[in-house]
Amino acid sequence: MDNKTFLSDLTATFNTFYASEALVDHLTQSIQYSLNSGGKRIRPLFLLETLQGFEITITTAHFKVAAAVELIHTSSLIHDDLPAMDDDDFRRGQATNHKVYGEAQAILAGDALLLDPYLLLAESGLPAQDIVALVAELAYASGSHGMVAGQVLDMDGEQHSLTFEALKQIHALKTGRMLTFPFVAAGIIAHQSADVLVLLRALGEKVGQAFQIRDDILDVTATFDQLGKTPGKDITADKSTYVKLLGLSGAKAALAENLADATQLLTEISDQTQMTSDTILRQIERLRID
Ligand code: GRG
Repeated sequence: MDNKTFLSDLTATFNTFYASEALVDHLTQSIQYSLNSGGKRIRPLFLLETLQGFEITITTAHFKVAAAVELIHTSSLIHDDLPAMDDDDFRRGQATNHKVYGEAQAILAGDALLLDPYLLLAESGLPAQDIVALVAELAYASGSHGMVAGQVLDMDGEQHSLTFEALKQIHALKTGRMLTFPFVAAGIIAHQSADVLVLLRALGEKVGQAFQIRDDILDVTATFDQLGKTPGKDITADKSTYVKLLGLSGAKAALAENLADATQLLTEISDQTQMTSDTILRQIERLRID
């Protein structure tokens, strides 16, 4: 399967899941608004590409796992845009969820998108022990052990000067854990050894750092049209970022270093498992900024 098919089958998975007439129409409308507003779907793509790399035949069960991580990601963006958090009017070039549906409805759409993934995983039809491991990994990535903790530390860090190590830890939790999930989840589904799972986790962590450094760089270099949201928000919030701590060229060097480490880990995983890595590598290369 190619990426185009991955993306269309993923959208079909969302549509099927939210198609039931028994659901509350305006809730599913607000959910679908954010789910289908032009996200890059990098987390599901990493999962499906890694599975394919392990020569797993992709089935609807795997699309449900891929959908699960995208739902939680979307939930976090809706909540992140709320007035109590980043207070953004635009996301992906469109009005944010709360601007269209109101704040209460946006909170509830985010809540549903946070919980629905566990129904998707439970009904995926994968072996029960894999589902348990995936549930644990997704909760670990997103909740108080992961993204939510990172968001709290990120907010605490506003108007403070953070050390490089503190900033790295915030990135690892806020962005890194959700980007680590796809690689570890693929390893779980492909029944890889504990040693390979360790390498897949390390790969996800490097990709996560690279992803957030890129986000920090684009916040100061990209336009509204390129970002689809207001640039310069980090400076306005007086946030510690890679750019603030290392300067623009230092941040670019840190991005290149994390991408090189990720590539090295990918080679190591391929050598140990015969995993095909070219599509994953192409995806990682897209994160590069020269
Ligand atoms: C409700 C689960 C939940 C969490 C609430 C608000 C919050 C806690 C966390 C925010 C986490 C956050 C916004 C992290 C930023 C991660 C990031 C770099 C997002 C951009 O990801 P892309 O580029 O977005 O993949 P697209 O638009 O392509 O989907």
